[in-house]
Amino acid sequence: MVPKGKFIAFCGGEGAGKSTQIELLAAHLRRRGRDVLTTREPGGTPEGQQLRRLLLTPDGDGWEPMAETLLMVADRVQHLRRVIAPALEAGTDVLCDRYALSTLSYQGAGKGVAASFIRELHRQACDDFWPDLTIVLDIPPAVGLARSKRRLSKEKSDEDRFERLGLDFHDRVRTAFLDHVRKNPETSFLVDATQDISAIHDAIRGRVDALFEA
Ligand code: Z5A
Repeated sequence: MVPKGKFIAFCGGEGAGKSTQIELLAAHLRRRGRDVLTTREPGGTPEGQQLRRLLLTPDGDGWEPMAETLLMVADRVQHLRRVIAPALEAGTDVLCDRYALSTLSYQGAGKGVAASFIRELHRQACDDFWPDLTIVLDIPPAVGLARSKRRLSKEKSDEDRFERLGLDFHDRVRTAFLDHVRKNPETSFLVDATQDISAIHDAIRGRVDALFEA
C-alpha cells in the first residue's frame, strides 16, 4: 500500500478531548482543501461496532486482558484493511480516534500484557503500519475521568467499563503514553490537554501544518 493521504491518530486518557480536537482539525484541513475521513477505534467498521459494544459496555467485564488485546487488534485489522488503508490510498487524510498506541498503553501498561507481544501482533496482523503522526493529549486521570463521566451521563451512554478502573490503572496508561512520545519525537506530539479547547487546537494545527509542509 502506498499511502497518498496522511494518517494521524489521537490518543490519551479518558476525557482528554480527542473527539473535540479531531472535529476541529478536520475542519481546518478541509478548509485547506484536503479530503478528510474521521474514524475511531474500537468501532470504525460495522463489525467493529459489535466489538465495541462487547468491549466497552458492562458486558465486557469478564474479558481476560489477553482476550481483550486480541479483540482490540481484530477490530484494528478490520478497520485498517477496510477503511484506513483504502482511504489513504485514495489520497484522503485519516484522523483516527485511538490506534495501536492505545493497545500498548491500556492492555499493555494498564493490564500487564507484554508490550513485546502487542508489538509483534501489530507487526503480523497490521503489517506494522503506524500513523504519520500520533497526537497524545495528556491529562491527569482525575480531571479527564470527571469530564468523561459528565459526557457519558449527558449522552446516557453505558460505555464506562474503562472509566470504572482505578486511578492506578489510569496512571500507568498515562505514563505509557508519555514514554511513547519521549521515545518517538519525530512521529508523535504531546499536548497539555488541560488548556482551553482553542489553545489545544492551535498547538495541534501548528504541528500538523508542519507535517504537511515537510
Ligand atoms: N481502548 C483500549 O483499551 N485499547 C485500545 O486498543 C483501544 C481503545 C483502541 C474507548 O475509547 C475506550 O477504549 C478507551 C480505551 C479503550 N477507554 N475508555 N473509556 P474512546 O476514545 O471511545 O473513549 P474515551 O477515551 O473515554 O473518549 P471520550 O470520553 O469520548 O473522550 P475524548 O474524545 O478524549 O474527549 P471529548 O469527547 O472530546 O471530550 C470529553 C468532554 O470534555 C466533552 O464534554 C467535551 O466538551 C469536554 N472537553 C473537551 N476538551 C475540553 C477542554 N480542553 N477543556 C474542558 N472540557 C473539554
